[in-house]
Amino acid sequence: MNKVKIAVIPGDGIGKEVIPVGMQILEAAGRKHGVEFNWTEFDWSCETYHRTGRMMPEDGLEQLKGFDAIYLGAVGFPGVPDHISLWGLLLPIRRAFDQYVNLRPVRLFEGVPCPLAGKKPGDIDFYVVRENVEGEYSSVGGIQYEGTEHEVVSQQSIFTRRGTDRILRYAFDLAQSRPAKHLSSATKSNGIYHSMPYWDSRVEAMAKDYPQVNVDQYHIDILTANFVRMPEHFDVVVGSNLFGDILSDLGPACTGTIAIAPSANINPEKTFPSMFEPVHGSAPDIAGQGIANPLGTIWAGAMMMQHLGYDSVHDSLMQAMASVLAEGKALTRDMGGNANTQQLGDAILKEIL
Ligand code: GGG
Repeated sequence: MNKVKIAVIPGDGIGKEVIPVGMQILEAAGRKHGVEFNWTEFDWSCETYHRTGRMMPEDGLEQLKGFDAIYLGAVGFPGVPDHISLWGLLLPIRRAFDQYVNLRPVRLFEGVPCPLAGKKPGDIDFYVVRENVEGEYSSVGGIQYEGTEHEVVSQQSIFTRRGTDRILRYAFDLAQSRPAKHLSSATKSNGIYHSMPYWDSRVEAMAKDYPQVNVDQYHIDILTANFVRMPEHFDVVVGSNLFGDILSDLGPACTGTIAIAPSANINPEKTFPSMFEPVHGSAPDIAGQGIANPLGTIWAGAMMMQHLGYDSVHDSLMQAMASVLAEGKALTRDMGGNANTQQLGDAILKEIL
């Protein structure tokens, strides 16, 4: 039996409802394919913040260091400002463990009602590659003359050569490995004077190393329109931290529900643990009702297993997910059904066993 040591942070809201289902399903698939899970759960969340004044303990990052991977639910809840909860937990983990790739697949599954007319499974199947540790997500800046009519707020975006090149390299490699060999890059270089033309110039320089990859460069505004108009055009889409975040909500929304979408925060060098989470947040509007869609968390678990080298576990989870969706009997409300979180989880479990 192979053993994996996973740190689990259910976090807030529906994170606490979808993570146990994800763990149950991972254990079942693991048992079938010779992988045993050693879980350690951390109750770090907005509740912890209310109790202790911190989202995680001072040595939280140190505590996570020895794990093979981190499995995260959702972060943020009303009562704690979102920038406090995010900068107290999710963002420090991404940065401390140099998880500079945020890989977010977008796929239309058979059985999930698609809001875009005439699209079939196979038409929408692409990856958003998001730069995950710099760019617009920066704490550089400040406020002056606070509380007066002369208040001035500034916020710096940071794009380093190393940070830009390594995310582009990852995206080019991914595009090169796929049959379509097509990379789309998102910027706003007509409006943002320094950083975005810089990103464009690095794309153009790197494209010379990948003559087989067909590259197109879009302004983010028309790119979002094209996600809706012609999602079949896209194969690998690379963007900065902010643009990648927006595109990876819009993409899954075009496939019927963002709740299905996973997010892999990857340290490709494997020097540190990578972290796997659903794209969705804590959804306070439905938290506590047991009706959240667990598929984003299950798919994130599948990506975690692939990252750790257990392709058979990944494949069995993806097959189970695809066949339950195609059957259409245990869909949660966001996909047009009336199943609850556990019922959808049970249907997947049945498929795996
Ligand atoms: N599933 C993780 C989560 O809670 N995401 C909410 C969120 O706002 N994430 C911000 C980000 O991915 O940068």
